[in-house]
Amino acid sequence: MGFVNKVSFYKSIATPNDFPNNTLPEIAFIGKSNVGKSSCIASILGNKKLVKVSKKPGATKYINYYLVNESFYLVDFPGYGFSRAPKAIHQSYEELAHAYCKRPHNVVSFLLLDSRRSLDERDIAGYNFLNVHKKNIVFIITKTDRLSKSSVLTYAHTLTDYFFVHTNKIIFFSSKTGFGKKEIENIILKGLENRR
Ligand SMILES: Nc1nc2c(ncn2[C@@H]2O[C@H](COP(=O)(O)OP(=O)(O)OP(=O)(O)O)[C@@H](O)[C@H]2O)c(=O)[nH]1
Ligand SMILES: [Mg+2]
Repeated sequence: MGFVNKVSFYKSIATPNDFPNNTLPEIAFIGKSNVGKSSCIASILGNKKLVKVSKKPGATKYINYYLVNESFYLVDFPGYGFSRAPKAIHQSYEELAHAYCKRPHNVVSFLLLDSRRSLDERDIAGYNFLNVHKKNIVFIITKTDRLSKSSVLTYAHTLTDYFFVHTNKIIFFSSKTGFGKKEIENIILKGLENRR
């Protein structure tokens, strides 16, 4: 049996009242716009058609739930920092993110960072937000197919220096090549096991 045997789009969440009212475990993919959250989910699901990915930032407007093997959800967040509003994280996003974080069903929160872009205050705000809510944070460094190995390693050093995270909480990934996919699957499996 593969990691994903059955998958369906479950629903889009536009307001805090829309969250599913069952207790299936959830794995969230969070990060700035255009870092590759939807592509990462599509790669894990092995289904590009189901997941909305676009060339333009802001493709994901709502929080999208994908039901996997009828036993857990992959949760695709809209990118933060896309809004033209002066605040990096605008009101409705903030409201939804707060409501999401109060849900007890999240077993892993993947925080995605584009390996070609330097860390900025929105990444740090995202990390602090998840940390305050005591989420199990694992970093995914995306688009590593575009970078040399040494640049990717330098990026990882910046992360460990900045957040004091253990290297086992950092995954190098490419949705183009599938590099790092197995590691993501293993983190998900561990998260699901710990909940049982
Ligand atoms: N080279 C390369 N391009 C990637 C990779 N992952 C995503 N992309 C491209 O980056 C762009 C944005 O990808 P998305 O998956 O839509 O990003 P997102 O984080 O979901 O964006 P929002 O929904 O706007 O928040 C698309 O053009 C993807 O094809 C990767 O691993 N390598
Ligand atoms: Mg998206």
